Amino acid sequence: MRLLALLGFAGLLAACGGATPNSAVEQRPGNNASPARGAAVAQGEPSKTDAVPAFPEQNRAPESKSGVTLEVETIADGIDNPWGSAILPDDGAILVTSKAGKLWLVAPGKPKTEVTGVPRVDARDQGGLLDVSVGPDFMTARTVYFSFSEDRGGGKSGTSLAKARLSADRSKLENVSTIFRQVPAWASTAHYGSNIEWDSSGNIYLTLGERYEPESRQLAQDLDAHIGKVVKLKPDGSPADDNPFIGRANSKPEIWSYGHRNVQGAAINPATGKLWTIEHGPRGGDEINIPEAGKNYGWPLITYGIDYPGTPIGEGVTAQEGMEQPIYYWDPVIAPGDMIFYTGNLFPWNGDLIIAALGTTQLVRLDIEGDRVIGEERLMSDQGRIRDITQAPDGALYVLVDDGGKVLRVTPRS
Ligand SMILES: [Ca+2]
Repeated sequence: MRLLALLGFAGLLAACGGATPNSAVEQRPGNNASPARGAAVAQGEPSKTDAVPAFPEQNRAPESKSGVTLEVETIADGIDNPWGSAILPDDGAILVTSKAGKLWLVAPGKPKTEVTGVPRVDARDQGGLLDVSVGPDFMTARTVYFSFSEDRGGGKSGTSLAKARLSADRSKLENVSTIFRQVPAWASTAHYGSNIEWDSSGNIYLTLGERYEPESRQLAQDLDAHIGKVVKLKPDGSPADDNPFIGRANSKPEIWSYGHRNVQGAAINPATGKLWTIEHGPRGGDEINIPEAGKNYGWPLITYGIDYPGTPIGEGVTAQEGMEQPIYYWDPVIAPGDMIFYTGNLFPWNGDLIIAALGTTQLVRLDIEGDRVIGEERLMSDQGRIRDITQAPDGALYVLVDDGGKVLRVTPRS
C-alpha cells in the first residue's frame, strides 16, 4: 500500500514535466517571462494515490515566484463570517455579506455601517447570506443582487437569488424580491455553492451546490434538478435566451452546465469573456473548470478525489467519455472560496488568477496561458481562512477572512 502511494506520487511528479522535489525553482519576475519549469509548490502527498493527470500540469504546476511582499491592513473587523463582497462603482465602498445574515457597508477609513432589509436566511452550518453583486444598472437604478440559503420548510433549504434597490443613503435594501430558487430543496445544511457572476450581455451565472448528501449528490447528473449546476439567468431571474436545455423534456431551462460539486467561486476571464469556476472537491479533487453550455463536468461519476472515509467515489475513475476534464486540480485540496482575474497594475499579476483558499489559509496565484495553468504561487499564509477576494479600483485587493471576521486591504510593499 505504501509502495503504491509512492508510485502514485512519482507518477504525478513525472506528469509535471519530470520535476523532482529537489529541482531548483527559477525566479519568475513578471508575466512576460517564459514559464519556469521546476518543482511544484510544497503541498504534501495526494489522497487519491492512483490518479494520473489527463495532461501535463493539470495539477502541481511549477512554483512561480513573483517576488512580491504583501502589505496587509485591516479596514473592517467584527463581521460574523464574512462571505461575499462587491465594490460600489460610485465611490469604491464595499458591500460585505456576513454569513449570519447581515450586510455591511465598508468604506476605507470609516467605521462599517449596517445595510438593513436582508430577508431571513437559514444560517445553519454552511448556510446564510452568501454572495453579493452589483447589477450592471447600479448607477441608474441602484440594483444589487445577493444569494442566500433559504428555509423552504420541513427542515429543507435551498439556494435562492434576490435583487433589491440599495437606498440612496446606503442604509437599507428596498423592494427586495427573490427572483430564482434552486429546486428541489433538500434536508441538508451544506454545499450551497452560490457565486454570482455577470457576462458581458448582462446575464447572471449563479453556481449551485449539490447539497452534500449521498442522495442529493447524484442529482448533479439530473437535468431536472438545479442541484450541482451552473445556471444562467436574465436579470429578472428567468432563463437566459441561449441556455442549452431550453425546450428539452425533463430539463430545467435555467441550466448552463452540470456535474458540479460545490462551486463557491467564479470569475469571467477578461481575455476571453468566458466563465471560469472553482469547485470544492472531496478529499482531493478541488477543480478549476471553464464551463461551456450543456457540458457535463462529471461529479459524482469522475473526480480526482476520494470520499472522506478514504473510500473511492463511484467507480473511483478520473475520466469518462462525454465528461469534461478540469483544466486544473489540487490534491491535497486548498478548499477554495472565490477567485478573481487580476486586471490591475499595482501588482505584477495582470491576467493571473488569484484564489481565496480557506483550507490552506492562503492566497493562491496561478499563471495562466490561454486556457492552461502554467505556474502556481502561495501567498499570505498567516491571516486565517480566506473566503473572498475583490479587486479595488486602484488595483489593491480586498480580502475577506472567514474566521477572523475581517476585511483586509492588501497591497505590494514598496
Ligand atoms: Ca466571483
